[in-house]
Amino acid sequence: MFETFAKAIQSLSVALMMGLPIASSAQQLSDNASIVVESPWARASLRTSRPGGAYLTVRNEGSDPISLIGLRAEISGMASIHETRTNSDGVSSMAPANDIMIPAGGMIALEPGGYHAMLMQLQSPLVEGETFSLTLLFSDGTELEITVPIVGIGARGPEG
Ligand SMILES: [Cu+2]
Repeated sequence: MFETFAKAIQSLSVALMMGLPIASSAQQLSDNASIVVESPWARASLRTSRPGGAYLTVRNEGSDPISLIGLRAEISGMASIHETRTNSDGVSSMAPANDIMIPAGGMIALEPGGYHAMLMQLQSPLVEGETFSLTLLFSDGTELEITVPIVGIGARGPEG
């Protein structure tokens, strides 16, 4: 009886030392397959002195809520999630957004006039017809790299 208990403790500490997940729910949480990114697009930019904006939809097909907590892009020295708000006078302003929670089975849209990926300190202009890679960071440690097509400067959606 005691021996079995001691063995169980021993294998538990081995698992801890090796950094192996002990609870199966921890494995499910870091499963990328439950996060689906759709319709990414960005507007072409005239100059690198102006920030670029990118838009997309994220669906959470998992059974746990997950939060989009940040962004990373080689093309940008400073990529972050912004939110555009329009006040009662019709004046729009934008500010960095906090973590965006996506409920299980839910989705969020980054679209003009709302949440968007703000790409500051552009290393090169966003040229129509080209693409760049953008990494989405999630609360469970998942990092999802996607390819963003660049459409025309006056585009309102992925189709231009
Ligand atoms: Cu912005």
